[in-house]
Amino acid sequence: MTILFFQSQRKRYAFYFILMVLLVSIYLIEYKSFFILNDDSPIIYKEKYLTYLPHSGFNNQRIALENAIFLAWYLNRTLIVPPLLLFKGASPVTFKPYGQLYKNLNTLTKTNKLYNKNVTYTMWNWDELMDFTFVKQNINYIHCQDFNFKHLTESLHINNNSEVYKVTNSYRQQYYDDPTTEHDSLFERVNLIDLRDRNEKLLHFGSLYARVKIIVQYPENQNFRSQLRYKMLINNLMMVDIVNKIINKIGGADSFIGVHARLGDGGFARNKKRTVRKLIKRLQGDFKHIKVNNNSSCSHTKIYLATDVKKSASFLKPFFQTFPCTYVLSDFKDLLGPLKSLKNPRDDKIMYEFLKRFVDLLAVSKGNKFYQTENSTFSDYAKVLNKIWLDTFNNQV
Ligand SMILES: Nc1nc2c(ncn2[C@@H]2O[C@H](COP(=O)(O)OP(=O)(O)O)[C@@H](O)[C@H]2O)c(=O)[nH]1
Ligand SMILES: *[C@@H]1O[C@H](CO)[C@@H](O)[C@H](O)[C@H]1NC(C)=O
Ligand SMILES: *[C@@H]1O[C@H](CO)[C@@H](O)[C@H](O)[C@H]1NC(C)=O
Ligand SMILES: *[C@@H]1O[C@H](CO)[C@@H](O)[C@H](O)[C@H]1NC(C)=O
Ligand SMILES: *[C@@H]1O[C@H](CO)[C@@H](O)[C@H](O)[C@H]1NC(C)=O
Ligand SMILES: *[C@@H]1O[C@H](CO)[C@@H](O)[C@H](O)[C@H]1NC(C)=O
Ligand SMILES: *[C@@H]1O[C@H](CO)[C@@H](O)[C@H](O)[C@H]1NC(C)=O
Ligand SMILES: [Mg+2]
Repeated sequence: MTILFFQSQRKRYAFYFILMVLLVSIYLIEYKSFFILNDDSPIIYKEKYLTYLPHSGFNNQRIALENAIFLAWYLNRTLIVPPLLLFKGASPVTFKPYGQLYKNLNTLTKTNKLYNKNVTYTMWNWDELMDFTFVKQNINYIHCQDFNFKHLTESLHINNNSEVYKVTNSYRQQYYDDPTTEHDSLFERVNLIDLRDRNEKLLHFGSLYARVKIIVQYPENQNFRSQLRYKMLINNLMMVDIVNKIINKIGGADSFIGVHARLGDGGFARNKKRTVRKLIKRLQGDFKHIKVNNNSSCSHTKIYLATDVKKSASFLKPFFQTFPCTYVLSDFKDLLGPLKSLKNPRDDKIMYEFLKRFVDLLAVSKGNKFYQTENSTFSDYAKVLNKIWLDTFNNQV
């Protein structure tokens, strides 16, 4: 070999020869390690997954789902979608850290009890309620049917805990697409690019609910999120049909104002009188022409009031006295009939009690204006739906 270096022609051949040997050995090392990777760490998986734990009312669950879909898209992971939990009345599954929340969800779905009390609830797949067309176009997802960690890992063929990254403090975190932005010091900051580097097969969050959970600065990310919000809408045919009938009975979409009064539980119940008083004041201020205690024929502006309390509740009296042309869901009981014959195949439960809130939500959001209750996510969503509705309505005309 040493002789070759003395002659320039041979020197060049030698260079090519060495280069080739080098390339072949790099290839072989890479090739070999590709196979070694499967039984040694760090493990690189082809399909990776992401899931989280739902809790609280419908809108808390919906916001968490939107966040999870965004993360699945951004991180290129298949989303394991938990079922939508629907309760009669307020949700007993509340905001808890990872371990306790997992235990509560698993206990509830295994025994139908929570804290030793029977709980009436049902579980639905999200895509039976909402339009998942956009979601399907942008991420892979599968539904899971319970909250059993063992079932989950078995079905993903995970047999070592090191393949799961548990984000047990997700309820304290905020996620940022731009690592250079300011951050809200109440939360722990996590940069999304760091999550992208996780090699574990499963990324398992706890709660993904917060009114502001993911802070997006980059236009492509903002665009994805706003499209998701505008396209993942309630499109269950039975409900849409009932809502249209209610609106027609009132006199058409342009004939009423939507008002949401959240008064039933917790802080909302403590504030109920103040909330009703404030709504009345705002409506009177904005609509001087609403007939007040004068003529009950309702030839002028009407109101659709969505509320989580009965029409007969004493603290609602001032509202009906001030605005006699107010309709509530129970005025349209005859139209809700189809929901009474809808059974959930999972548990044979009649869906009426669980689904009528969505009819209320959709109906109130179809008014030509919307008035909300402060701090209610149900109200926030009705407001978003009302804006989407008015945008489409105005574009059609
Ligand atoms: N039918 C009906 N139910 C409501 C209304 N407002 C609230 N609820 C019920 O109360 C729950 C509210 O929980 P959530 O959606 O998390 O909103 P939030 O608690 O107001 O932030 C809903 O899931 C409904 O079951 C309403 O106007 N009509
Ligand atoms: C799990 O994986 C880790 C890291 O890859 C390894 O050290 C450990 O031995 C594995 N445990 C089992 C039970 O296979
Ligand atoms: C996304 O993940 C799939 C595997 O599930 C992989 O085949 C694909 O190359 C990934 N795409 C990107 C852009 O990383
Ligand atoms: C709870 O449910 C069980 C089984 O369905 C029933 O036997 C029991 O009486 C219920 N308890 C209460 C307090 O309703
Ligand atoms: C009641 O309405 C009529 C018109 O429908 C109006 O002339 C009258 O002044 C109103 N009365 C009061 C007390 O507002
Ligand atoms: C209420 O208004 C209708 C028409 O808008 C009218 O025919 C009727 O007489 C009015 N009634 C009263 C009590 O003012
Ligand atoms: C809404 O929430 C804020 C912050 O938690 C609180 O200060 C305010 O009193 C609440 N308002 C009502 C009407 O509940
Ligand atoms: Mg809630």
